[in-house]
Amino acid sequence: MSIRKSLIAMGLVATALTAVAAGNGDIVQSVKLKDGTTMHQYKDGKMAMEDSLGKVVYMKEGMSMETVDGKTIAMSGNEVAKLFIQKKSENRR
Ligand SMILES: [Cu+2]
Repeated sequence: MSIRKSLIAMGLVATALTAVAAGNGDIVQSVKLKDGTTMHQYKDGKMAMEDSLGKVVYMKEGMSMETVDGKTIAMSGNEVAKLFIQKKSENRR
């Protein structure tokens, strides 16, 4: 492997580690919804959402959401700030 190639490989590894350190581990599950958005649920049970373009979506607590497989989930919390900060740090590459 050339020096240049191994430097690129190291860079990729560092990027992957940064994404984990940014708090991605706080998300316990991500569920696709019928309207094309994705709901992320955090360890503490609270949720945040993003649309298909990765933009953070605001939703009032208690609103009901329908998953692609037809289940209904009630929105718990509205962690827009948390998801926004997390996405921002993921994009800083
Ligand atoms: Cu929601």
